[in-house]
Amino acid sequence: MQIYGFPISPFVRKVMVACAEKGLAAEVIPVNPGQPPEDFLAASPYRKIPALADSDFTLADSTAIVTYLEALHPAPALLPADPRARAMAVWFEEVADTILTTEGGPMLFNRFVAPKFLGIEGDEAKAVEAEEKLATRLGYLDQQAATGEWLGDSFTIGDIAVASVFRSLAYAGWELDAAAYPSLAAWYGRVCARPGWQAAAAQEAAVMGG
Ligand SMILES: N[C@@H](CCC(=O)N[C@@H](CS)C(=O)NCC(=O)O)C(=O)O
Repeated sequence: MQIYGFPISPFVRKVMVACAEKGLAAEVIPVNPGQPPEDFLAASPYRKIPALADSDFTLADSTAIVTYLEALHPAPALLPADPRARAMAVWFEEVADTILTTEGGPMLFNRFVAPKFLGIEGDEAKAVEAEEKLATRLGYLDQQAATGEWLGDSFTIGDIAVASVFRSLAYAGWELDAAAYPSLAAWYGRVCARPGWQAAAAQEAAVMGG
């Protein structure tokens, strides 16, 4: 299997970690969506990363890709069978994809992507605004993390997605405030200690040049 994209994207990392958790070998092909190669465009018609190629089958969108991986390799389950547990897994994935990424994104863009990849100065005021907005979203997650080992009843795609946003924001110098959100910080430590996360982190380091 091939995953197209740069792992600084939380969506790309989500797929990398899902593969690693399921023990699936996946090669990461770094793709800049601004300069898309033809085979990437065939897999991702809207030029978004990630995209997946599994032999002659291609697919874009991290949620669609994880749905495919889960159907192909149901164990270990990242989308639990229990209706409520599955719905909560999707809920936390959505919190990551639509709330945390949207609000934290300008921090990553203005402090990392713009200066490092685009060679332009980032807008620090926008980064600060994003950091402040993001902080208002963490209290709920801290409360959820205080209820057990994972955000839901078991480790799911929701844990991967939320942790993946935090890891992406680290490229912008952001760190979770462990004093303000102790349960969430402990949970993040548990996610990062998992063998699947570690394997994907090693792959990410190799792609990102250390
Ligand atoms: N819903 C999509 C979102 C993918 C997405 O927005 N990727 C961003 C990078 S984080 C991207 O490709 N941006 C490039 C662009 O919009 O041109 C998913 O889950 O994969």
